This record gives sequence, structure tokens and C-alpha cells, in this order.
Amino acid sequence: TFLESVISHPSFVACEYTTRFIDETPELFARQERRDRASRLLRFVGEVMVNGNPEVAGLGRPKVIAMPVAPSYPPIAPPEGSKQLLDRLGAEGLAAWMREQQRVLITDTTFRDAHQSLIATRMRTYDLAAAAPAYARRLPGLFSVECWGGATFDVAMRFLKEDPWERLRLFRREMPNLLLQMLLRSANAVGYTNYPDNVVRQFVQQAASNGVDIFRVFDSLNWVDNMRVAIDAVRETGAVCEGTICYTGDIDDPARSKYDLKYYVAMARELEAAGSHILGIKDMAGLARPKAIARLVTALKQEVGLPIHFHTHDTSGLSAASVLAAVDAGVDAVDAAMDAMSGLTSQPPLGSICAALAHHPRDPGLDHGALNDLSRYWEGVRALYSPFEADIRSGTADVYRHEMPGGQYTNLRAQARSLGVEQHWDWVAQAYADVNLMFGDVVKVTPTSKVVGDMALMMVTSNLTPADVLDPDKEIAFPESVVSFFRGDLGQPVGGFPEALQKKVLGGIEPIRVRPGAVLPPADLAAERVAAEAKAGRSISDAELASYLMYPKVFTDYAVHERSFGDVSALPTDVFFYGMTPGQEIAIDLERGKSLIVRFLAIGEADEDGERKVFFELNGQPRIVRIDDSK
Ligand code: 3PY
Ligand code: ZN
Repeated sequence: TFLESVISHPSFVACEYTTRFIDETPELFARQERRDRASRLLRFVGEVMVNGNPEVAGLGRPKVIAMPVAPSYPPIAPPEGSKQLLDRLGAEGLAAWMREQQRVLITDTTFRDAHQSLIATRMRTYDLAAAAPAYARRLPGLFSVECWGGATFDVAMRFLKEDPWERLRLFRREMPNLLLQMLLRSANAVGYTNYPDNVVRQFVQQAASNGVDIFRVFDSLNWVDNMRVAIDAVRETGAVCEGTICYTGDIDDPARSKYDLKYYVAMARELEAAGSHILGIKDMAGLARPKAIARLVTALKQEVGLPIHFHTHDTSGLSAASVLAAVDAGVDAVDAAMDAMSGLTSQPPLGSICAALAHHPRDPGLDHGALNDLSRYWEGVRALYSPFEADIRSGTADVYRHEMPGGQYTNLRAQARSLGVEQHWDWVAQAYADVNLMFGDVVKVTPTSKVVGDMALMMVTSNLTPADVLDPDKEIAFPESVVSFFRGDLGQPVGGFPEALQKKVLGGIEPIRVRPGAVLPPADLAAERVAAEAKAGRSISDAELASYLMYPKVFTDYAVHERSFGDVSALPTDVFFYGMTPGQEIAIDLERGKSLIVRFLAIGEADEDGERKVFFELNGQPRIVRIDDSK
């Protein structure tokens, strides 16, 4: 208790105090605060041990639950890297440098897209943070670390009960020499729907001021008009804007002429004119075949003056061939994931690509030993998250049929499982392809990919054929996301909506034909803050306001969880998901130089009220936590 802190304080014990002792001894409060945090964390661990962590309920356990050893690094300050280049040259200068230098620049996606695509975005800050100091010291030649945005923002709060902003600040602190890159869904920011313009602007400002250097900005319908607010907001912060084309279809297939070379070149010109510093090619499903990407990169190098950055997924098993073809065609930067987190629906293997380019004029110049060591660390981390893996073992040409983004694949499969139709996966994949064509052959990437996925699952669970869906006389209860899509809430697709289906889906509802942000009223930021603080029961930062504006319920639930259980991101991952084993001792770093030593002793029998006592030692002192086991 607070009283105990007072009477055990050395000045109090030595009778060296005045009536102002409490006011003049702020460390009493710091100590009390630490005790509270410790109690809350013990309550969380106790809760996991008695009732389990709901996030892994029913998923089975990893074969071995062992925390991997963090990768080692030399005791030096991080050498200068790409971040210092940006600070010195500015965004335009950095872009010019990218074009002028010869090696191919490498972005590592392990901290974001790789785990989004392989293990449903579940990697915790604890495991990411442990790798960061080694990245800064052993890979200072990396171009950037893609580490934030996309689905990580939502998942951090919703499932991992941690603050995405705290994660970002930690990356900034630990990797001060590397460019930090995020994925921004333009008007959808890091959500699944268009937000008011002032919400998008406020989010971008917070992301930049908390550490993001490069914003990869894309629109889920490739609608450049819907990207301008985000592009302008990024430029205003001084950060780098990577205006991005989402690649779909096949430029070499005459049957998919909607998305041909001319289409992509025209879009690239628009993105250049809109103010992009870098041109991104986001091949979210891994459809860019080697010959196609070579032709595309060659054309874009001729037609636009921006450096080009290629991102792809390995669902086909051929993405490394595409990356190498892009390198030969003169692409400036490419994305890859550390070997142990690569392949399948993730990016191609970073270490193998570097090895393949060794002694080549465009050798990325990274330390192969460091890449191996880091990959070994990620291998250990990945094993901890094995319950979240999709049951796929190989690349497959089937991706050219269904065109699902890598980041969606594992999620949609998990959704299919929860709806009891995973055994009909082939049917789901075919329905996904059919829905795409019914909807007019659309770009499929978050959130339009979710619209197509929702519809495909609905067709399978309701046993509907495309003819049923299109039949004007057959009544269908379309998913809410589909109605919203046809109303124009995500924007206008290339070539417009298929009219008859739009009429059927909307009934009497009038669609919008303008940019959604043009008709959404601005959010009242001051009023939203008051509401958020009332729900959280405390004052919130500007960054947390951005969380609330994007995800009011998810942020509120996270804040309530934090009030009860503290900052659970400090717990090792084995403990977070599975609790502790008798006799196990862990150190929890609360802040620099302040750690708690927690030892778990035993769990008692449930008493008549259904409460169990969980026995711990905290810094050598016995602590008992009572947990309701009646749930
Ligand atoms: C996202 O938007 O999260 C994606 O990764 C899309 O590919
Ligand atoms: Zn991706």
C-alpha cells in the first residue's frame, strides 16, 4: 500500500522528514505506480493461467514453447544509415539519391507484412523489439524497415492489447539510423472504410511525428483522386511519400485488357503529378510474373522520373524470379522478408535474394552473416506463433485464378474455418474469382478484398451460384460491406460499377459518385476527445485520439483492458499466451533500469465463490492474486 511505501522509505525510517515529506518525495508515487503496474500485470498472468488467453482458445499449442534468444550485436552506436540521408537530403534529395546510386535498395518487411501474411498479424512488440537493436547495428545498409500500418494497427489493440503508437516510438528509438516505413490505405488510413479528410490528416501527422519516415500510400480501387488528401498530408510533414500502384490482372494477357501496361503507366504519371517522391508497385497478391514486371519496370523507368519500389508476395512460389527480373530491369528498391519469415503468402526471402545478387553490379551490400543470424532469431519467434499459421506448405499457381492478396489469404482461410467451410476451400477460392468478375474485375486489396471475400464466403455458406446472385428475381441479403461498396463508400472502381448488379444490391439506395471524403462531414476532434477520455477514464494523447477516431470501440476496449491489467506488451510472448509453469521466473522490464522479477509458484483450488488463488513471488516477496474461475 501507499502507507507501506511511506513508512519503509529510508528518510522516514531515519526520522529525517518534515510535514511536507509526502509532497516533497515524488518517488513515493513512482514506487506506488510501479506497485500498481506490477499488481495489474500479475492479475493478467493469473487470469491467463486460470481462464486461458481467449486469443489462442481452441487453436492448439506450439510444439515447443521456448522464448528465442535475441540476436546479438556489437556494443557500438548505430552507424549512419538511410535515416540520416533523409535528414540531410530531404524527401526529394533522397529520391534523387535512390535513382543515382547503383545497388538495389532493400526494404525488410518482417516487422509488418511478413507476419501479417503468415501468422494473421499476431507478432507482438516484445518479439519485434528484441530484434531492433541488431538491425540498427548490423544492417545499417538497409533502405527501410516496413514496420507499421496495414493491419498491425488494429490487431495490436484488438488482439494483442497493446498500443501501436508505443510500438512505433520504440522502433524509432531502437532503429534511429533506418528509415521506418508504413502502409497507409489512403482515405481508409489503417481502417476498412473511408474516413473524413481531417481524420486522415490528423492520423498522418501523428504517424510522422511518432516516427514514420516513408508512407506507402495506396488506394484499394487505384483511384488517385481518393489518394490526394493522404499524399498532401504526408508531404506537409516532410516525410517521404511513396504513391503506389496496386497491380492486378496480367499486363501480358489480352483477356485482362482493363489493367494493361498503358493503364499502369497512366496511373504512375498521375501519382507523379500528385506529388509522390517514390513510385510504389504493390503486387499484393503476387500476380506480377517475371516477364510482366520486367516490362512494367522498363516502361515506368522511361515514362516517369521517380525511383521505383517493388513489393510482391510469394503465394505462387515464383516471386523471387519476379524480384530478380525487376532488378535486371532497373528497379530502384525491392521488398523482401527475412528468410525464416518469407515464402508462401509472405515476401520472397531477403537472404537468398542478397546471395543471388552477390558479385553482381547491383549487390545490395548487406552482411550475409547478419541476415542469417537475424533469420535464425525470427525462426524461433515464428515457432511461438505456430497456432496462427495457415495450413499451407507450398507455392501454388492457384493464386493466378483467385487473386487473393497474401495479407488476406490466411485471414480468409481462418474465417472459412470458423464458418465451418474450410473443407470447401477450393469452392471459396472459385467464388472469390467469380465475385471479382461479377463486380466488374476490381482491384482487390484491403478493404476491397474484404468486400470480395465477404461475398465469396456468403455464396459458399448460402450455396449460391453467380447466376443466383445476378438473377434480378432472386432475393439476396448482401453483406453490409458489399452494400457499402456498391454505394460508393470506398470510391469509384476503374470503369465504374456493373449497373444491373449495383441496382440489385442497393435496392432504392442512391449511390454516391464523388470522392467519399468530399461528402463526409469533418470529425469534431475536440468533442471526440471528450468522448474518448470519458470512455477510457483518463486523458489521452493526440496519437491515442487518432486510434479512437479510427477504431472507437477497439480503442475503448484496449484502454479498459489496460486499466485492469496494465501494459501487457512487457510480458514475454510465452507468458502472454500460455501463462507460466511452476517455478518459472521471468523479468519484466517496466522501464529502463526498472524490472520486476516474477516467479510463479502454484494455483490453489477454487473456493465456494469460484475464486482461485494464484501464488507468485514478486521481487522475492510472496504475492497472491485472486482470479474468478466461474466464467
Ligand atoms: C494491407 O492493407 O494491410 C495490406 O497489406 C494490403 O496488401
Ligand atoms: Zn503486401
